[in-house]
Amino acid sequence: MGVVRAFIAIDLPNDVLENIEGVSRRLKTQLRQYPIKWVPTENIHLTLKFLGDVSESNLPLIEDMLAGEVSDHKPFEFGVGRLGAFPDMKRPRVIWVGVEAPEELLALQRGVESVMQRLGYPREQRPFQPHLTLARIARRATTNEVYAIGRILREISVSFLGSARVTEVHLYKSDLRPTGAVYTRLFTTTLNASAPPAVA
Ligand code: 2AM
Repeated sequence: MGVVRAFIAIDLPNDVLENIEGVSRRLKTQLRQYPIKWVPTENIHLTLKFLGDVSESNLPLIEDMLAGEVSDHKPFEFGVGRLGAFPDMKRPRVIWVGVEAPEELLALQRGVESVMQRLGYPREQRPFQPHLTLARIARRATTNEVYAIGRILREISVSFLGSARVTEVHLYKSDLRPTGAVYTRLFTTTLNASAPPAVA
């Protein structure tokens, strides 16, 4: 059996995606002279855990463990808004819109991280910073270009873009093609209305 590049993510409702699309369009116009790769709106999601290369023979176990963990969590909502960048707005390499991080989201992410670690997928070393990636600055961008992009971004204000109710978590496979990444859902599992509330 082969290997797939996989990650675990939450999808966004259409109204939020439409608002994100509006922000992307605005940014694309303002930043059109810079080498930036824009994420197609249909590829935008909230990643909980990037697994990387996964042997296909491990998928059933990953799905089982994911379903078990997710069923310990109650459905919840989070808000989307605010523009940000990694590593920061001064020298942006990744442009994103922010996600409010209610305790339920943090608890779900911690739970998913722990079960995947138990399966041998290394724990993410960086703190969880929930975000929705809109674009990545191309490697060929010069330092001056990166600073110029930062100056433009700092002048743009993005308001509240809506809220998302989380009832499902998906396991995705990512195929990196020359035309861009293609994401395919491999498995979906649902949160559980009868689960006990998340504790901080
Ligand atoms: P990003 O939005 O911050 O780029 C598929 O690549 C998804 O997994 C993306 O949402 C991406 O997050 C996330 N991801 C997290 N760590 C990654 C890594 N080391 N390489 C590629 N994607 C990663």
